[in-house]
Amino acid sequence: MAFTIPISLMGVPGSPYTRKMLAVLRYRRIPYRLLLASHRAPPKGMPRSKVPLLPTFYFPGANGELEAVTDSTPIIRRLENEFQGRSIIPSDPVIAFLDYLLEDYGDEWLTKAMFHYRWYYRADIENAGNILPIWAGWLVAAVVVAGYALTKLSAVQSRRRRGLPADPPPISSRMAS
Ligand SMILES: N[C@@H](CCC(=O)N[C@@H](CS)C(=O)NCC(=O)O)C(=O)O
Repeated sequence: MAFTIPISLMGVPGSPYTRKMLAVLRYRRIPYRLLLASHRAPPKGMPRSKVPLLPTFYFPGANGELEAVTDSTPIIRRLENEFQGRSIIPSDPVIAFLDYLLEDYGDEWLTKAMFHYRWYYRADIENAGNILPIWAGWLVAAVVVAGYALTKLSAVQSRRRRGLPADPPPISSRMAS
């Protein structure tokens, strides 16, 4: 089945695999349309993939209807077959093997570094905690905000019961310099 341009994919800016595939599409100059949504709340009217992950690509299926596809490595290979020029897979089989090895290493292990820098340092924790729920979709954001409000309320009540001021001192004054 012929590909329609632009290709649609669902993803969010904070998803490293979405970034990986946007980089591929941009380098290869393949027109695309990014649907900002979460795999837990995919865009209305779009099919669901067997394994819900980001990014999800919408490719033409055998029966002519759109099909939701995940997993960046085989998607890259599929795009290689469908679109000519600016290939990202080396033609030399030895270099292609090294390319595959590096890609697999990046896919499996660089996420460990990504999680470290997302969740280790306080400033990053606050940053990620504020923006990731919003990228994940409004429903998730609403649940997180409601959870945060309830936690805050119960913390305030607990401090009041102990005769402490409602707000704790700012984080900066509690961090070791
Ligand atoms: N092997 C997949 C991994 C994709 C992946 O893990 N995506 C993350 C977001 S960056 C995800 O959807 N995680 C949600 C989950 O695992 O439920 C690929 O290369 O596309």
